[in-house]
Amino acid sequence: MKKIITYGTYDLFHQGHYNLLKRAKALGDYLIVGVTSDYFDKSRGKFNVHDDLMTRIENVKKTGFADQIVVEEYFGQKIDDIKKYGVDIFTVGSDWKGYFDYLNEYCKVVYLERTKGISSTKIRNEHSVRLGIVGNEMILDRFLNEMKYVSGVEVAGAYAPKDDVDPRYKSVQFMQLPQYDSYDSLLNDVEAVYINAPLKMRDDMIEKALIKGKHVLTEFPFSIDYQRACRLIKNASEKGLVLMEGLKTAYCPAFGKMVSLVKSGRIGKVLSIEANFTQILGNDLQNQIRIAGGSVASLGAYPLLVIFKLLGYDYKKVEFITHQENGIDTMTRMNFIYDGAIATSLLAINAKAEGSLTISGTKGYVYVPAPWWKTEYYELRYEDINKNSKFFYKFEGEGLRYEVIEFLRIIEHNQNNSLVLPFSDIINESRVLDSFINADNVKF
Ligand code: C2G
Repeated sequence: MKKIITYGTYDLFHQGHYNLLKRAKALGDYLIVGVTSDYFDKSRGKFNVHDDLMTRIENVKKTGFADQIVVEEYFGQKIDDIKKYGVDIFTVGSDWKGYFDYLNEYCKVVYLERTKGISSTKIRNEHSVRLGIVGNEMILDRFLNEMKYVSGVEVAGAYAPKDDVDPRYKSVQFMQLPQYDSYDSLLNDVEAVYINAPLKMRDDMIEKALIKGKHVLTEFPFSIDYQRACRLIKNASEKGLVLMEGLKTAYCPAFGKMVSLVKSGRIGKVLSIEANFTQILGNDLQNQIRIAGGSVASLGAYPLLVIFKLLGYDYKKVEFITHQENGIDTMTRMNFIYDGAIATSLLAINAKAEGSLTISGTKGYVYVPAPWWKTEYYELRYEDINKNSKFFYKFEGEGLRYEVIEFLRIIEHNQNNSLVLPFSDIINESRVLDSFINADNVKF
């Protein structure tokens, strides 16, 4: 009996997949199909796979060509599978020509002709969300670069307010997009906007977009006006529109897994969180102050994310000890006191300190090395070092692709509130920022 094996994601199952499986089966007597796991796809750079694993397996099954289906979970599994199942021929589409020649050492490798004119990416792009870019600030080039890894979205054009600009940071990519001369005209032409304009304009911009029935992805911080933030979220909820804060850490895979690990009790009850984020911005300092403000408004959202996820919103007190330069907080220590727990964070835009995250519990602690906000690697540490474990999940590029994928996912599922960074987290973030901006905080 001649055994054949082939692999794929089989997302949005189409004629190209069908033809490939049919030809693969015709090469022998028994066809094994490897369907990629969600995690394996992410680790090989395929982020916005639409169908879940069970759906993709079902679709392969329905063709009737597969005699056996296995799940592909790691690099190198192909060699293991070929040996394990006694495979005679490995086959895949001609788009991979040459790539799998190394398997010739284990079995025959056959590249089958790929079906032209159809692909999962093409299908995803047929239902693209038209996105408008609002603002032309430092983050934009990174955002547009990351968008190249996401399908199902089309950048329709851009608009930037002209009354508040820093000529040093004008993005070439921005200028290459179709330009709109007013925010209204852009809004009329898109389904969703990504707002990166300075913080002081964002509340108005979000409100306008929601009034016009557009989904919104906004840079962080969401708002430093607590009452306004509550109203905006209420507006979005009532209209069923997506309103999401683009705080990249929240959407990256390792951060979510680390939070779930702690919540599952592996370090016992959480008693303390230490989460620093400091930068020396140098020549970018004044521009950052113009875009977002001082240390708390610029960076506070990061530690607040982890503090709220693990200790909740019911803190007894929050205090700030802040160092000011020319009326701007350039360094701030933020302390939270909860019933039975504490959290502290050093934030700076003109000073540098260790940027790690430590979550301490009654059984052990989690250590995330700097830069913890690009979570990729973390350790679970105990008194008995034999129990320690290390975890690694790749953080791709600048990490902004994760938030765009989540934004598109919740638009598609008519689920205006992302459970990854829910409205309650955003509202409470805004409450803390508002209290810092408006309170007569401790200075030194
Ligand atoms: N395919 C095809 N014609 C198309 C599209 C895809 O013949 N128009 C083939 C691919 O070459 C592949 C199979 O269908 O052999 C599955 O394609 P994908 O789901 O895109 O999977 P892929 O990313 O190519 O993964 O370990 C996974 C393998 O490396 C293949």
